[in-house]
Amino acid sequence: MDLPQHSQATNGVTLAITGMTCSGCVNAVTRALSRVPGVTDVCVDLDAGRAQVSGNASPQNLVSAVEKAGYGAEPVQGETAEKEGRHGRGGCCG
Ligand SMILES: [Cu+2]
Repeated sequence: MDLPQHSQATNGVTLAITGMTCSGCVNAVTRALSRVPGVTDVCVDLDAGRAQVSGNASPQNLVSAVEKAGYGAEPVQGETAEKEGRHGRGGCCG
């Protein structure tokens, strides 16, 4: 996939996660992403199927970490939580 040039060193990457069905999956994905070098914070939204990753980790590393955990992941470009229309409340995003 072709990533825009700004995707490498921003302070946040959004991933579309597939395969998550419960909070156990959220934990597994969160843990996998947290282990990627450069990641400072991870927020996984089960309902939206999205993971917000803070830090300067490369999207490719994030994707492969999720895939190793048994799920699917794809970087989402140009999408913010705002655009989803609602911000998850009470989740790990606080
Ligand atoms: Cu699960």
